[in-house]
Amino acid sequence: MTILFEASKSGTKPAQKNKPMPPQDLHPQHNAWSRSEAEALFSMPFIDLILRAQNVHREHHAPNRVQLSQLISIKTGGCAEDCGYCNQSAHFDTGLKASKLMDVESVISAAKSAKAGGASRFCMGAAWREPKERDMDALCAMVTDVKSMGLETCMTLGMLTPSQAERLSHAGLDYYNHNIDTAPEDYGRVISTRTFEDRLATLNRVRESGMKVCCGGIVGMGEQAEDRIGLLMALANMDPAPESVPINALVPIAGTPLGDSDPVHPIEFARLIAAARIMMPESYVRLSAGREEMSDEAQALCFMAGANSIFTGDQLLTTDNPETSEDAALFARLGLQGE
Ligand code: SAM
Ligand code: DTB
Ligand code: SF4
Repeated sequence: MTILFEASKSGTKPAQKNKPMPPQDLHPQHNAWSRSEAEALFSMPFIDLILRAQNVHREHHAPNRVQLSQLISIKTGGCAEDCGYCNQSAHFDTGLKASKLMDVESVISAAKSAKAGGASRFCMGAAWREPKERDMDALCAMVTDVKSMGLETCMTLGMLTPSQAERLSHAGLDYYNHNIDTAPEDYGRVISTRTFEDRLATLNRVRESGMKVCCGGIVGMGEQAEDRIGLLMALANMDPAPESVPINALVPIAGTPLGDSDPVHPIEFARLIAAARIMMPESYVRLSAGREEMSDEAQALCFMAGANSIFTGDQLLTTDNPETSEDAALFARLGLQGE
């Protein structure tokens, strides 16, 4: 902070003051990012990249507003998949206690608290490879009841059949979250019990059912720089791009294969958010898991880079999130309005 300050004081006169903004010369058609275009974006000087992301952000979104979403784990642990980052997989011993699907009333009561705490969006997550038919009635009832409270609804339940997607859509589900997590080329390193194509098949079913797509990824899993570019290309080149793009920083969990991964540098994390904003101008870019370990300054950079949603409440699904009072203080300091 001090260094930045001194540099600007001792800097040369503002020769570029009246110079027009840098041309938006790396702005291909939506959904058509080539690798060289995406690489060029990622290698821009950081300040130029953030400026460009902020310009794109302001063209498409209210600059100081951030959507508040709250998560609930409606079914925890014991999952048949082997996602290398996840403490809910039955393949790893992480000490997490598994539980059965919550009843509808308990979910509604949690949604009421979320709404009272300021959330406008409620995301229900289940540790499943896919939902069972016998659970569909309860899941649909949760959606309909939460939606009737005026909350935007999102669920993440694993793979869906076409008829399950249809049912959830008819029940009033606004978004379905189904992350691709990493670049297609990196997928097999992280998960072996399903393929990238399985993921795309469910995403297509979600689209066809009329729901909006929430699809993003995780960084900090030991991926290469090219994988972060590949992740964003795979997302941005979906046609249409997902309306909602959660960007998670890995919450490392002891006992999982990726539990020892090195964290991503906050500047690199903000770079990814900025690139996501530029490559998917209309989407919500959600600053998702990992905020508990992020400084206020790192989060502020992410908002400058175009993040316009966070998860609120002191729990994500099974791991900690910043206290509501800490977020309120950060928003007040930054003049951000949560909505
Ligand atoms: N079982 C469903 C599925 O995987 O699609 C839904 C629940 S799953 C927990 C939802 C998403 O949370 C994952 O796709 C992953 O991106 C994210 N996630 C899980 N564990 C995480 C961790 N330790 N750190 C960061 N993100 C994580
Ligand atoms: C997403 O991309 N991030 C959220 C939401 N979608 C479901 C989940 C983050 C989970 C972090 C680990 C946990 O709390 O269990
Ligand atoms: Fe299961 Fe989802 Fe965790 Fe993978 S991320 S192990 S599918 S709960």
